[in-house]
This record gives sequence, structure tokens and C-alpha cells, in this order.
Amino acid sequence: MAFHYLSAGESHGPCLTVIVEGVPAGLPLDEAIVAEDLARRQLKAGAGGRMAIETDRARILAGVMAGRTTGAPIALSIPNRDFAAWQGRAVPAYTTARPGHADLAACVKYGFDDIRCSLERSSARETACRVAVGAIARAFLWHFGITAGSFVASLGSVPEVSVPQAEALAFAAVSPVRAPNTAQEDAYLQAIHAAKRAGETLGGVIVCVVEGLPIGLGSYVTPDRRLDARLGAAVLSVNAIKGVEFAEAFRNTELEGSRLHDPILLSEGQIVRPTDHCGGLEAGMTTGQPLVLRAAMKAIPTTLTPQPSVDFATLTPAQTTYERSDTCPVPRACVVIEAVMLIELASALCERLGGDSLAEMRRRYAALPTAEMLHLSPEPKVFWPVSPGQA
Ligand code: EPS
Repeated sequence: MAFHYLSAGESHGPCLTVIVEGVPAGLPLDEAIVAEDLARRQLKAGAGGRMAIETDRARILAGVMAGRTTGAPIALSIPNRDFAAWQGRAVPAYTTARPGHADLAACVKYGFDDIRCSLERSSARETACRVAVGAIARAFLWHFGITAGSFVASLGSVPEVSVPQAEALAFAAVSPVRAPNTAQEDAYLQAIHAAKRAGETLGGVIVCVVEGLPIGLGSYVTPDRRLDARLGAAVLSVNAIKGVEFAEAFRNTELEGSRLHDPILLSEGQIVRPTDHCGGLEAGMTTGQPLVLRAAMKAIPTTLTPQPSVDFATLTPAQTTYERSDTCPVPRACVVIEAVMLIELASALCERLGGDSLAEMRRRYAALPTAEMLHLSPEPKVFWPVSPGQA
């Protein structure tokens, strides 16, 4: 499978490690390319003290020679700077589970007597690995004119406003909270400030848009090849993501069929789709329109405000305790959503094209069929001849 990855590493261990296989040979790649996306994930607004400690930089340990991928597995390592502070330190046991986190189920499932054994891995620190792999996918897809952007559509109780998509993406790219415009940016910053003062956390809705996709990535023929299902699974695998829709799928249920679906029109010999209610996917395949995914991120469970729980050590009622966390990781999570989507799309493009090197794939890409090439001259056929047993 192309762009298949496996990460390892704890939040406060020495480093995070990720191996990605199936990246075609010949892709220009260096640590600076990966560093760009890692820096985009490290937005300070809404982040806790940890972001001031880390300056994520991935070392490329394998799979790249003379500035290009070789087609061999790529190994990356991202040091945890905070490791130094934890090294050799006796840490008090953590035995009161946080509602909404992995804590309770993980201790029961794995038999841990200290929640730290699960929280170190269930921490969103791991998303740095996904962003590093996403940077490789982004660099690959760039050669085919495929790009991604994202913005925070709503945050906490600040409602969504209507902003033209291109405007929202351009503004968000330089916004400290990835807001779609100035008014939303001010409102998000205020909401984060208020939540921090109140010892609370905030969720939000993230919109990710991928442009430049060819028609026909993914397939309808088997459930596992449906790109909507694959993208949905990828995005739902990100910490604290609880819901996914393509375009405004839930609101679109209010529209009747003939008003909902995007007309197929002919304009100067070109097949065009004037609207994108489907969010760029029909029957699990790309339509060639922008792919629009919306993800709901819940308010994260580590709150300064105590929550009712039970202390496992004494089996007595207890309030959750707090060491350090983010107030609102929604702006940072935008970059993670982009990454997991780009990884899935890079994989689907490799499947569509076949081939082992970027140069070979670019030649194949140029030869992909387009809608304008369709000239059907069907003849009557017997699709299901009567077999002898049925006669
Ligand atoms: C996280 C808690 C915080 C976050 C962390 C995710 O870390 P710490 O426990 O060290 O204060 O900052 O996110 C990252 C470290 C990161 O790189 O995104 C959690 O509990 O999930």
C-alpha cells in the first residue's frame, strides 16, 4: 500500500519515530520540506505550555539519498525536547481517569496501575508524526497540481459565518487561529482567552479543502476502495475528532434530490459541474471538483476545572487533576486533518497510476482519461445470457 505509515513514541519519551513505505522514488525531499508543515502545526494560540518547549524538526534517517526518495521505506525521527525534563524523574502515580480520554478503558483493557502508561501514547503528541508524513504526501501531490488548505469554521460557541471558500482559505493560511476572516479571528481569540481563564477547553469545526484532484480516484466497486470511507476513517482516527461530513452533508439532507445533486453541464466542449454539494466525491470517487471535508473536534478532556471521576488506587470518588494541556487545539488540528487527507489521497493517486518513480507517474498522469474523451457508441447487448441450468 502506498504511503502506509506506522509511528511509535510516547509524548515525553526521547522521540517520536515514523516509518512510511510506498513513497515513489525520485521525489525531491529534505528536512526543510517536512519542517514547514511541522511548524504550521505548532500554532501558539490555544496551545498549552508544551508548545513553548518543542520546536519540532524531523530527522530523515532512511529512504532519501542525494535529496530524493529512493522508493525504500522512509524513517523519520522527531525528538521530544521535553524528554530532558522527565529523564530520571520519579513521577507520582496518576490514578484518576479523565472522562473523555483513553484513561478508563485503557487501564481496564491493558491492566495498567498507572494511567501514564496509556496517556503517553494516547496524547495528541503523536499527530506530529502524521504531519511529517503528510508533508511528504503534500510534496508528492504538488507535482500533480494537487493542493490542500483548511480553516476553522466555528470554535466553541462562536457560530459559523458565511465566507467565500477561497477567501477563508487565504485568510486562514496566515491567521494565528486559522480563522476565515478578521471578525471570526477576533471572536476565536476572545473565546480561547475566556476559556483559558475559566479553566475550560473548547472544540470546533474544521473545514479542509483539497483542490486540483483528477476525476476517478477511489472506486465504488468494493467498500474498502471507497475514498469517502477511507478519508472518513483517516480523519476520525485523529485525536478528539468525533464527526465527519463531506461538504454540508447533514444540512444537505434538507434538500430534495433534484435540487441537491450537482448538474453535469457542457460548456464550450468541457464538462462542468457548477456546484459542489457533493464535496468532490460521488460514489466513493473524486469528481474533479474541490474535495471539501468538515470535521467536528470535541473540547479536549484535560481540563483545569475538575471533573467527577474515581481514583482507581482507592476506588473512591475523586475529582480529576490537572498538570498541563491545551485550551483549544482546534487551530493546530487543521494541519493534522490536512495531513491525514493528503496521505490518503497520495495513496489513492498511486493506486490509480501505478508506477515506481515520480517521473513514470507524471507520464501516466498526463495520459489519464478525461470526461471530454468519452464518446460512447453503445450497441444492444445481452448482459445476462440464460445459462443451461436456468433454461
Ligand atoms: C496533550 C497534552 C499536551 C499537549 C500535547 C497533547 O502536552 P503535555 O502533556 O506535554 O502538556 O501540548 O500536544 C503535544 C505535545 C503536541 O505536540 O501536539 C494531550 O494530552 O493529548
